[in-house]
Amino acid sequence: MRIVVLTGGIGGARFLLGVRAYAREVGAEVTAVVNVGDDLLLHGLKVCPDLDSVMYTLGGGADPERGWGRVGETWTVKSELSAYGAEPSWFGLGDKDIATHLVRSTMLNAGYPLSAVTRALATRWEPGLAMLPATDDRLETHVVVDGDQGQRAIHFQEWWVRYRADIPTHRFVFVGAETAKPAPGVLEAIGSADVVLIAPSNPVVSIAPILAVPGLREAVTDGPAPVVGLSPVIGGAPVRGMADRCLAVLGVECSAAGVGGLYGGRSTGGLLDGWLVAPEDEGALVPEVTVRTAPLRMTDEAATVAMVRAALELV
Ligand code: GDP
Ligand code: FO1
Ligand code: CA
Repeated sequence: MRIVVLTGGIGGARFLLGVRAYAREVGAEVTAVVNVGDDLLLHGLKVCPDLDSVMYTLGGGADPERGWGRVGETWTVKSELSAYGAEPSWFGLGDKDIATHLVRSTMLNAGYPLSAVTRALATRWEPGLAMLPATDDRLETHVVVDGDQGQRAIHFQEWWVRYRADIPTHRFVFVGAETAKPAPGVLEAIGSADVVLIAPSNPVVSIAPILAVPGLREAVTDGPAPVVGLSPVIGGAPVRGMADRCLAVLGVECSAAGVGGLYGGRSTGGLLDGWLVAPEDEGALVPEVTVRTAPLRMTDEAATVAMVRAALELV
């Protein structure tokens, strides 16, 4: 059995722990197609938060409280940068994390594509599944907000970390998406999958930028595999993070039905065959989509494996 998962960072990484455990039980092969829209260049380094969240989490090196970055992190470089007054000061790179960005940036500067660099980094972390960036090309999520002289676009990280998404916001733009190509292996994995799972990730800034890569959405919607999504929204609120603010920008209700409707039914030009929602959201309807309920809180690996099973039983 071949399972493909479209995923963002923290929520997606936790979900992948369950997918990996399930896959080990049944002997399945897993490919994670990971969002790169959060990526940024900082102090000359390429930082890929979602890829790193997935890699550190599956490799046992993630900080469980923060969700991003390394456990046992130290911040010497950050305080040295701040002593220079180096900007941006609102985004902090940990010392251990910086080693990842140094290796990645050196390889990228030497001409290796991000997918090859990701593979190289993963030889240390042994995530136990194939991790593919959605694209090797530069694709960044920018956010159009109110500025002093009309509207301006800022990087997603500035919107998210500096402004905590609490600033008048007009829309998201996936810069570079038009000319981006799916990374090597992405279309092949989707084309030979037995099932495509949409992780309970942020639909607006984690899943949408993946689908914005030309050809990728079509590979999923026109491919042979059934597509099942899991709701990141339970009882009208995201389990963590700011998906509610992202959905509000799109004018989509923050509910399991709202997110399901945003993805849409596959037979009506959308993405989904099945949509798994929490028991709290029993009765959520998405036209032309099979909706079922199952506990969706990823409290531990066993609970997450049960979510994966429920998703697979749906199709
Ligand atoms: P990010 O890229 O680091 O923001 O992480 P993702 O986009 O992959 O995941 C963020 C989403 O995960 C948020 O919208 C949360 O609501 C969702 N999430 C986090 N923990 C849980 C959980 O235990 N259950 C469900 N259903 N969703 C969760
Ligand atoms: N999130 C923060 O709230 N503050 C930070 O200073 C910060 C630094 C950071 C560095 C590396 C990394 O991989 C992630 C980091 N994050 C930080 C998390 C990140 O901004 C977001 O949670 C994700 O991009 C959303 O998926
Ligand atoms: Ca993300």
